[in-house]
Amino acid sequence: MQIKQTTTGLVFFCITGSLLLTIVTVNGEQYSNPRPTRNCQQYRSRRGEYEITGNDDSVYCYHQHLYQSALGSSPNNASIVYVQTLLEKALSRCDGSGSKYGHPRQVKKKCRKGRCRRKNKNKKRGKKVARKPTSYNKIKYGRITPNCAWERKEVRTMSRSEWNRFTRRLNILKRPIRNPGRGSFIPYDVISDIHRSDSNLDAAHGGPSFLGWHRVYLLILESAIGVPVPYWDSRLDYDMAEPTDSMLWTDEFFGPGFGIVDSGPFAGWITADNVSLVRNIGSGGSLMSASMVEEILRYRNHDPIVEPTRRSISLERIHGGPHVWVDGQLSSLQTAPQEPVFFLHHSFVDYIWYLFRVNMRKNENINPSTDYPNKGPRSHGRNENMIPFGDLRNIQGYSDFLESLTRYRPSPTCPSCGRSKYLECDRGINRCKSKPKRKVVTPSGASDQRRRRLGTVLLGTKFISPQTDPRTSGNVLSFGPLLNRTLLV
Ligand SMILES: *[C@@H]1O[C@H](CO)[C@@H](O)[C@H](O)[C@H]1NC(C)=O
Ligand SMILES: *[C@@H]1O[C@H](CO)[C@@H](O)[C@H](O)[C@H]1NC(C)=O
Ligand SMILES: *[C@@H]1O[C@H](CO)[C@@H](O)[C@H](O)[C@H]1NC(C)=O
Ligand SMILES: [Cu+2]
Repeated sequence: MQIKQTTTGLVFFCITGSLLLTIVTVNGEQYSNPRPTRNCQQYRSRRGEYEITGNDDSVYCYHQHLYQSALGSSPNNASIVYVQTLLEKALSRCDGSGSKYGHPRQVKKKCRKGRCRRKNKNKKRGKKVARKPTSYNKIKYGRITPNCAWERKEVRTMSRSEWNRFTRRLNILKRPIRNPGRGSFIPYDVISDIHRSDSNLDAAHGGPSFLGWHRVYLLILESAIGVPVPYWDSRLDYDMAEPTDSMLWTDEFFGPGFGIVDSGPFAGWITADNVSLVRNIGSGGSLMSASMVEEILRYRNHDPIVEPTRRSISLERIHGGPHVWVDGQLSSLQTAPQEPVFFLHHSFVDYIWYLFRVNMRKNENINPSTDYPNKGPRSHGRNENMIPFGDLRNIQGYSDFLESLTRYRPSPTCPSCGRSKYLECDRGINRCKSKPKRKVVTPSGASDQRRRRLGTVLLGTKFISPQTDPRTSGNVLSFGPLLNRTLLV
């Protein structure tokens, strides 16, 4: 753990003088992270705002502060205000500050010339800066800042340090943050709960807003961890002789694919429903195949690739395949984002949409930001609010502005396959595919045993896969209904 030197008297004054943050001790046995620094002040910018810096500890401080501010301004709906603040931060990540991913701004002590002293005086008097309700409509859509977009890439082409940073930060989001006198919260669980209530799920699925809603959702997670979400191109596994042998389901990546996730970077995760994260890969459904993606990319405009549709296969339907294929939490709507692989899968879905839009502009001369199909449930209407994201409208999910916040490094191609040691070029099909796990001596049937130990898991509404890969086992986990609980968002 890195602790910044705080030797100057002035800095010392700033820390001890702050009433904003009470020192919090967190019981973090469950997670292997070191305890966070107690000195959160070092992550405040010149303007007194908390920032995520190159130091992982800043992530913890950032969330603690955001949530406490939300509680201060809206005690009754702090979670939704907190989520909307995360979104607001994501939408302004290209606002000319020079702080862009990959070049984190150096954070220096900002307590110069009595600035902190003044700030703290205000706190003492109990002054609160009232948070104005966000108006996303004020954002100038169409304005694009070149080169500031965060780059997402295929998970197997990340460096080890990038992958480790990504997973470390997800683990920080799983750490409970105590709010003295007002309970505690787990940032990751608040975020996974966004994808849970009937009203939110209705607004996100079964219509044209599926694409924009999930694009926004990814931005919220990125805003929470301060680094891009890689994508899982499941075509690279589909092309293997046996996709369950992929390197991804080892401790180097996602951890075990069968049973409780008890090793790897997400080892021991307990979901917002207070149960272990579980998987049962290759039981049903299908990963995405190259031909499925090609089929989507052959269409000219959005209408045939979004629900509801009968004459074509939508991107939303195809995306159900990997949800079902992984099984466990990922296979049900209400629990899917409790599984971090959710975000990597959706990053890939978003990448396909991005490619689709590139084609629209280039080949068809169609403006993707206005080509919003007029169909589907009422909650998917182009001018309806994107529930629960404040006054953001569904049509804004299709905007070029939103797209400009992200760029995609193309999926690896033959012969180099992104120079990833986890991929190889299959000369027969001239496509890259995942290498199988290194052979380890495991008693035969070990994965069966791990799966059987699970018994019944609690799940909500199952995703539907339009196809079933004939290589799947059919041994889907048996499941019972989720218990009702009060949702955070
Ligand atoms: C939070 O609750 C207050 C009333 O308790 C309401 O006026 C406000 O609109 C809510 N904010 C959000 C973002 O839902
Ligand atoms: C979570 O589950 C554990 C064991 O299954 C139980 O001991 C604990 O009380 C539960 N916590 C909550 C908040 O329900
Ligand atoms: C959960 O809540 C829903 C809607 O309020 C209700 O229909 C259902 O019966 C409840 N389930 C349980 C197990 O309490
Ligand atoms: Cu979803």
